[in-house]
Amino acid sequence: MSIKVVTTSPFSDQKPGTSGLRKKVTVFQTPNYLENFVQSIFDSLEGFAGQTLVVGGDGRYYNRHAIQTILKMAAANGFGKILVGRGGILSTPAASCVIRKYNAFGGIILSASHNPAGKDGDFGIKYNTGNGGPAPEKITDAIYEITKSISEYKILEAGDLDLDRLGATKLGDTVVEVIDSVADYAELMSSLFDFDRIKLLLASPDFRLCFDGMHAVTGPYAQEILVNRLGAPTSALQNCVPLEDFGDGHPDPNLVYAHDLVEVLYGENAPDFGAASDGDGDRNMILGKKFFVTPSDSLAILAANAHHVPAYKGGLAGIARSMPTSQAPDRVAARLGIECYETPTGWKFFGNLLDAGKATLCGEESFGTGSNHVREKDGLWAVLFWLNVLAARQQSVEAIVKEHWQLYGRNFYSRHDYEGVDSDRANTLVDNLRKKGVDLAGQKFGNYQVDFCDDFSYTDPVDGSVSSKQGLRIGFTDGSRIVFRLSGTGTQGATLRLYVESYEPNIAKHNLDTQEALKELIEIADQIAQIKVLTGRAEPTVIT
Ligand code: VG1
Ligand code: CO
Repeated sequence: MSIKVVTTSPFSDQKPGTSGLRKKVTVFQTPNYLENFVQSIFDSLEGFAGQTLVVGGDGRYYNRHAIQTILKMAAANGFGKILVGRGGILSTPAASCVIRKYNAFGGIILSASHNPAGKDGDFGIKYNTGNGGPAPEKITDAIYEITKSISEYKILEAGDLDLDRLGATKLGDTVVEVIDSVADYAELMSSLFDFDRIKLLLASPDFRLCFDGMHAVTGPYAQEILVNRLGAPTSALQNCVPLEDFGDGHPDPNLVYAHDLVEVLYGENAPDFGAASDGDGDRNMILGKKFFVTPSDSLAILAANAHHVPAYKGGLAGIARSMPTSQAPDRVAARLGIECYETPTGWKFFGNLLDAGKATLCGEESFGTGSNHVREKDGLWAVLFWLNVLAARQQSVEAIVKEHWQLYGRNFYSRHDYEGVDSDRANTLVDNLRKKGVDLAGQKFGNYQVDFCDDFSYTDPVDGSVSSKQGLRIGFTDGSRIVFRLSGTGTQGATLRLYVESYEPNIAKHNLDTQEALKELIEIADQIAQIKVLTGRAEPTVIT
């Protein structure tokens, strides 16, 4: 087998976003497009000769093709060993687990997460470092710089490997080992949670669960962990057969896109607990019987109940949440006497805090929760955490959440997404806000007075790196907030995200409808940012 050096020319649009490079499949099919990016990853790294690389993806269309290419390129570039999930499958948290467990140099994860899949859908690729986490900005910036001037890539001239058979083969001088996609991850989960207690809960005639895999990567993980190891009936799983086009769905576990699950949990004879994961298995939505838990509340509640879980019995070092996530976790941290860190959007910002032992639990309002067990958010982990808490407390999801609000007050929270907006219009909106923000402090809008307005900037407490322009925040004197930012994961036009939060200590008002409770703030957001006028949209595309 010989190494071929292929001449290529740069693409101008390979800047990684919030979570890697995401483009239409058809863009990735452009000759050399994938190869350029992969070679740029390798060229940005040093010292990997003879080391191990982990490769896997969420199983969407183009996954198998991309993996064959990456294997041959990794071999040509001098990796000693490559661990690849069977069939090319590794959920994002499982990939993180495998990188850490086998002390790999890093990993390449193929996923566009919750973005729709299929021939006309999206594809994505990202690099994770040896701690198992998404590459920090320093590395993604370096990769981008290289993509702008790349002139050649290396690839081994070899036939395709059989990815469906476990075991090791040789690709040139490199050993490629096809590993079970689920085993290492399942073992890690059983080491964190009280599986015996959860088993008892699932065996009880008074408790039923429904897990929705949204035809994406988590199906086999849920089958192994929830059914084979914890004894849930197979009927507790739905949409758990992974499909290359995710069944034409949009595997984003929220009330809009996870409608199959919502129908079950809000229907007749609803189960006691419902959960769904996204395309690559790192997100989670938690539902009780006719009851929705916001991701921000979920993080706060998991933190407040961590002592019920074997892995976290010894206490939490700290909590970290992304800036737009509600401040509910801050209240728990204050009571526990631990730090709550506020980071920019995207899991890559949690890595340093977790590595330095400053935070144990992390979360984002976008249905992402996780801990120091890996360096990615982790959908099934959150499901197991909830099951462990439910098993320990023997109360319903709704009762646990309401008790939490009684103790801490309720942070009403909602995100409004305006998807596929014209990019120029979206940029104008943000630019206008930046200019306007300067004079906002002190101004009154209805019942609210602006306390501050800024463009969020984060200084990493571990390495001192600064990330600026991470979202416009308008804080009010009563602690309420409005945040605006543009999505960094979309592939078409721009997506404007509006995040709205208000704190309600009065228990009598905790049963208010969220949109009702936030109505005035939502109107103020439109008044200040001229959302309807500038986006040309009367309503958001998705409300979560
Ligand atoms: C979104 C979410 C963010 C999350 C990111 C990746 O980013 O808001 O919280 O970390 O997706 O999640 P953005 O830039 O579109 O707002 V995943 O599950 O798509 O890898
Ligand atoms: Co995801």
